[in-house]
Amino acid sequence: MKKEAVVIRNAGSHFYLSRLPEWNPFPAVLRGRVRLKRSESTNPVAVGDKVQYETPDGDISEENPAVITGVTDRSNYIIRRSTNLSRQSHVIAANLDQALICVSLFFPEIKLPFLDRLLVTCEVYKIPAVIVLNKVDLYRNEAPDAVRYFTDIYAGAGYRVIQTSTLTGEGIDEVRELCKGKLNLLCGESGVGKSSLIKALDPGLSPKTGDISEAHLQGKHTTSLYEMYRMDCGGFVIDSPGLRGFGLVDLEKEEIYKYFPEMLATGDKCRFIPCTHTHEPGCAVKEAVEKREISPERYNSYLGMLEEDKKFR
Ligand SMILES: Nc1nc2c(ncn2[C@@H]2O[C@H](COP(=O)(O)OP(=O)(O)O)[C@@H](O)[C@H]2O)c(=O)[nH]1
Ligand SMILES: [Mg+2]
Ligand SMILES: [Zn+2]
Repeated sequence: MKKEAVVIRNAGSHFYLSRLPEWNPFPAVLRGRVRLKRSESTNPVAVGDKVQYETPDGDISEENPAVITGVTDRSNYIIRRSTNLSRQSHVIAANLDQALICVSLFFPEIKLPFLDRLLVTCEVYKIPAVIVLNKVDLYRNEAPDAVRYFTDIYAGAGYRVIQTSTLTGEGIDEVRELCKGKLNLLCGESGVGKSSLIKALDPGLSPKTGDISEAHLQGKHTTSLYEMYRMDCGGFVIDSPGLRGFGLVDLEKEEIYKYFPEMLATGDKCRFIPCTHTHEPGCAVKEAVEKREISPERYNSYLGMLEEDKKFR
C-alpha cells in the first residue's frame, strides 16, 4: 500500500513529512526521478504538497530518511521567480486554504506594490487572502490617518484588514478564529512580525523571530526555510522567509487587471476591449481612478506590473 503524507518542512533538499491532521514529523529525501519530472521549477516538492513515500529498513532518522517517490497534483500553489532576471520559478507552498499577508505600515515601511503583487498572486491561484496589519502598537496613535488611509484602500478593494499587535495581543483572537481548520500561508516582507504572529497565535510554538539579518541572509548561498506549524486551535500555518521577487509567471498583460478585484468589474466597461487601461480613450478604469473609486495606489501597482511584465517577455 502506498503511504501518503504532507510536506511540512522544506529547506533545500531536506524535507519533513507528516500525516495530517495527525502530527508525526519525520525526515525524508527526494528520489531523483521526482526531481526530474518536475524540473520546470527549482524545487519539485514544496511545503503543503501531498506526497507518496517509502520507508527505509529500520527506524526512520535523519541518517535513514523516508524516500519521496511521487507528488499528488496540487489544488493550488504560490510561486516566486528564482532570481529577478530568471524565468525559473520556485514553489513557495502548495494546497493552501488561505493566505495571511502580514504587513506593517512602519518599521519596516510598507511597500504597497509589493503587497499588491502578493494579493494578485493569491487572486491568480484563487487563494483567499486576508491582510494582517501588524505592529499597530507602534504607529496607530502617532499616525491614525495613515492607518485609516491604508484600510480604506484595501477594504475598498474588497479585502479584510485585521489590525494586530503581537505585543498587546490585539486582533490575535480574530486571526486565530480565521485560521481554524485551514492550511494558512503566512507571507510578507521580512521583519513585519510573521514568526511573532505564529507565537502569538499559539504560545506553544517557537519559530525563530527577530532575526534582523534574515533579509540579508537570503542570498544565493543560504537556503530558505519554509515550515508548517500545527496550531492548538486546529489549524495549520506555514511560516515563510521574507519574500522578494514574488513573480507572476505566464500571466498575459491583458489579464493582469482581472486580478485586482475592484478593476475586474470596471474593466468590462471600457470603450475598447481588450483595453490595457493605460492610454485608451474611454477607459472606464482610468475614469474610476480619477473619481477615486479605484485607489491611485492600486492603479499604480497595476501599471508597475504591466511594465515589469514587459521585461520578462
Ligand atoms: N512593537 C511590535 N513589535 C513587533 C510586533 N510583532 C513583531 N515585532 C517585532 O518585530 C521584529 C521582527 O519580528 P519577526 O516575527 O521575526 O518578523 P518576520 O521576519 O516577519 O518573521 C521582532 O523584533 C519582533 O519582536 C508587534 O506587533 N509590535
Ligand atoms: Mg520570520
Ligand atoms: Zn480600460
